Amino acid sequence: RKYSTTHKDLLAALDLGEENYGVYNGSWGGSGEVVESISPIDGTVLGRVRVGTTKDLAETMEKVEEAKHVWSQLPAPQRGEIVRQMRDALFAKREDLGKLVSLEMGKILPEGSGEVQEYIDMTDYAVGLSRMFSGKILPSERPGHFMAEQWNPLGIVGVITAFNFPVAVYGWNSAISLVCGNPVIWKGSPTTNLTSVAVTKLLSSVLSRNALPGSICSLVCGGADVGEAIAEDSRVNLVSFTGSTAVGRRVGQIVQERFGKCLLELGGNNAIIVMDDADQVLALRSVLFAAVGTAGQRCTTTRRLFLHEAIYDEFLEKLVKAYTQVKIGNPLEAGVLCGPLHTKAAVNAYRKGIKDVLDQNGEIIFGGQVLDDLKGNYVVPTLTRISHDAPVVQNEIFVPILHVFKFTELDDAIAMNNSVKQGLSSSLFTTKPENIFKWIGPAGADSGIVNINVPTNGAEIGGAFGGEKETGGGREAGSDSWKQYMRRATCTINYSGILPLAQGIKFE
Ligand code: UN1
Repeated sequence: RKYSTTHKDLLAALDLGEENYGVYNGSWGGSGEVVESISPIDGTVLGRVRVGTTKDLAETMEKVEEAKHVWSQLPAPQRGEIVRQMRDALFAKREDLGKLVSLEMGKILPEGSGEVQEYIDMTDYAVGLSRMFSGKILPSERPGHFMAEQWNPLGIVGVITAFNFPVAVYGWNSAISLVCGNPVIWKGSPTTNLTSVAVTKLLSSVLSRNALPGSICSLVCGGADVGEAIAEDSRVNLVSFTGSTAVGRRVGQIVQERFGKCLLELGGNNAIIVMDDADQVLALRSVLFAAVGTAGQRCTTTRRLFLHEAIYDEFLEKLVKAYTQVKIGNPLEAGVLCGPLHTKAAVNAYRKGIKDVLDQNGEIIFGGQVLDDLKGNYVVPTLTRISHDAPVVQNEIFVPILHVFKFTELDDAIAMNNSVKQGLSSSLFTTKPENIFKWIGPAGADSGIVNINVPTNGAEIGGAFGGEKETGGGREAGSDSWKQYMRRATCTINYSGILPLAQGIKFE
């Protein structure tokens, strides 16, 4: 297939060519197949990447093992200084990188740039954190004893990311992991290889400028075989995996088998509940962003909408109108809100989703069409009416299909919100304190992210990000998520010269 020469300059600005290597461990290489990066916008080939094999991974692992000692022994604030330089490198290329994300992943430009910004924000956070890994000092029950916690680097962190956030999710994991003292080995999505290579080039330039081993930020582009080998490798102390529940379950089992640590960010099936007392304008804009944004391809996308019966008709009417006005098309064009789906497989998943809705006694309120006349993977964001316990509602279809339901009592809406197997993000729109506090408390939403008057998506990096149940239980980004990337040493220091035993035990 022919290359698109239109984006040659963009690729050059990011130190990419038409042909690229997809393995980095201090030097670039790769002995796997050549994978084309196909833009979901129009099907053109953006460039090619020769990806890695499990043999490339094995070689890379050895280099990461060597780098581990250098990196972990650098004082944390000095590691922070390196991450600060990485921030500068990302910032300098933020527009080019954001555009590459749009071209290769298909999300609209503000969202492409937005996720580069999310990585930059994360580096800021990580730099601050590098001076704040504080352990507790705890009272010892024994005289002349001192008890404290020391946080040490965990070792090596493997990061496996998905196509939908080809920059930010790696950014959360790597920035935190690096300041925590762990080199990172990254496998991005096989359909966003150019972005993985571009990001790694920026980071490697910083490492080499500081005479540090490049393998501290290793990359092995590749398929499921490489991902599985990362999960199996007992030298990888933490495997952070973002992707489907089906694959995440397998990763979790493999890593548990060898007692490694796992951080799983799997599927969501997020809901928004709109009460009769809610600010309707706010709720409407939120639903639109959460359900249509990123063409429904965020794990935090709203897939279910519960409307109070008193506002159901009016709200739905306004929502349909808003859906009618959504501009679908080239994500690089200003004003477009809905770009293409990432792959043809996603278009098929959309088709199947629509069919399942109809087969399961549902109806299409709006949308349901694939826009075949456009060259890319374009579909119309869709609204359906269906029973909340229909099988199609239980699974995450990673496309812009929103199921709309009616409810009378908040408790019933909460029960329906919680009835699915996934537990990532849930939002309630209300102005009443009694609803707010119920929602965030034990009788409220059972997800990891519990919002009031904000959409299910668009979480800030300062909070811990992740979900319960089949979403996997991991927490990334802010708050105390860094603890997962470190090893807690509980240290007891006896300076008494005698040996009093805990629990008053006499052993003489
Ligand atoms: C994802 O969809 O994989 O909350 C991550 C959000 C973003 C991250 C989403 N900050 O939508």
